[in-house]
Amino acid sequence: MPAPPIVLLTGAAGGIGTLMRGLLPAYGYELRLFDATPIEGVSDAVTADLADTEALREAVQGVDAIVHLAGISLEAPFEKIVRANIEGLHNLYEAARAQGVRRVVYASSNHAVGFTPRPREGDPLIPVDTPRRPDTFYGLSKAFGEDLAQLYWDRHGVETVSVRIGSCFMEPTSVRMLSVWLSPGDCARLFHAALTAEDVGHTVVYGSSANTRLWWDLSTARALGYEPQDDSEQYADKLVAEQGELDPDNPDHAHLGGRFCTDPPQWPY
Ligand code: NAI
Ligand code: 15L
Repeated sequence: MPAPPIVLLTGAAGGIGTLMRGLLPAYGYELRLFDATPIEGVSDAVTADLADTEALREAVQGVDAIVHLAGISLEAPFEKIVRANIEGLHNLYEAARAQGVRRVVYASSNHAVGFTPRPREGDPLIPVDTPRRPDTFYGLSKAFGEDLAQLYWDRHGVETVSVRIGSCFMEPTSVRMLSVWLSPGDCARLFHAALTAEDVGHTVVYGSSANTRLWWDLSTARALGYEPQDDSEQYADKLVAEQGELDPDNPDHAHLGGRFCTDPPQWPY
């Protein structure tokens, strides 16, 4: 029997990392865990910062692919974003290139295109090639990440699937999230598709479930073999009763990025 593919999971201590630690092994992967924050109860994880190029070089040695989730996941001062999400990402790709890792699944974000007006009833879904309109320094770093991934494919043959994740949490907690929710189960399905599809070069996809109120086009994700199984609509009655429908006059509801366009949540550290 062939050995299971080894996948380096960065950001393994975080929200999505914790969910994926639970779900990805069922697809046959052996996970190697990496995060600046120690993971409670896990002794063999690599606890290191993305600034530590030596730790990264060791961490990528012998892996078949990388799922890269580590980084600042909210808005922060530019200098902090540069260090974690720009320099840190470059360090990761350099390690991957030097060690011959062929495939990265990169956690991009809807905030790379966050200032795109949200579609109203009857409007077409937002395509992946819509112009980038970052809503924060955070979103800008994700736009940079997609371009870095393209460069490492064109110049070095490192393949990437950049996943513009909507909102990946156990349940949607806002009416906006009814449109952008990615269930944990669908996130694992999408990452598995991104890890196994052939000849992806650099492919950009949106990461959402098959939501009734979806705002963007999942066709590039489906082309990788992703078949979402969940729909946020089961939470709609409760959320709409609590919060009302999206208000066309509320600036928080005007763009894909929601509140990141008006009053972005801040990275607490
Ligand atoms: P999170 O904030 O819960 O986890 C991020 C992890 O990265 C943390 O455990 C943190 O310790 C680690 N980290 C941060 N800076 C680091 C550094 N310099 N070196 C090493 N580790 C570092 O974020 P979450 O929600 O799990 O998101 C994971 C990834 O997916 C992030 O890149 C985020 O930008 C992206 N994303 C998440 C979305 C979501 O709905 N949760 C939506 C869109 C994108
Ligand atoms: C993101 O990129 C954030 O990392 C996550 O915490 C959520 O805020 C998500 O976007 C969202 O748009 O809901």
